[in-house]
Amino acid sequence: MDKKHLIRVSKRLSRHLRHAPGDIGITLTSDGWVEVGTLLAALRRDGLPLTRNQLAEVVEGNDKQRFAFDESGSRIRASQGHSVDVDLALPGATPPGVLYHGTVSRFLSAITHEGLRPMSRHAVHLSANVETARTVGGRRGVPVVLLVDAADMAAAGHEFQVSANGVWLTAAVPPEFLRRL
Ligand code: HQG
Repeated sequence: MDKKHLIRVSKRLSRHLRHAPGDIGITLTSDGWVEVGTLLAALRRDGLPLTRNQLAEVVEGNDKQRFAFDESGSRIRASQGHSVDVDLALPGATPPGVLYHGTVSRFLSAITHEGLRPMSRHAVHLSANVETARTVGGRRGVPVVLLVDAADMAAAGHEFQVSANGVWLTAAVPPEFLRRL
């Protein structure tokens, strides 16, 4: 599969596995899974015929490893980024001392007052490295990177999870744990 098509399929998977499963008539389990056969049939009906091997190619070739099969390989889900109501049931994890969040300057005054909120997603997305945060912020303009005192947050009782593709997730980051890099 060429790269362009791989990206096109990946965007469709993001849409239906994170935000709008109903658009192609599928239902996710409470922890976000759907049977591979059910997904492929729904995509085919929606004008995107795909074999199991091609789906595996998209999952493996995805730049951010956004999707994962379950252990048996019979189900697939998005590893993070949902807006639909799913509970990925990820175990709690101890974060590194600091984590990073990429944003843009127009959000800074709100963030300074109320901290980081999950907005339309389930959790605030943080990364363990500055470069990723810069890329995430850069989707919206000139990136501004915020440093999150994750160890202090954890000590204060805030919970963290890490997704299968290495994104750090937490419910919210109060302003006192944020600094501009
Ligand atoms: C901002 C992509 C005002 C926040 C990326 C961000 C990531 C606030 C935006 C993943 C705010 C939400 C997530 C507040 C936060 N007031 N603005 N209190 N708190 N914001 O897309 O972190 O390609 O939901 O700074 O690479 O940008 O989808 O979150 O700018 O990993 O796999 O509100 O999405 O991954 O935007 O990105 P998003 P995000 P995928």
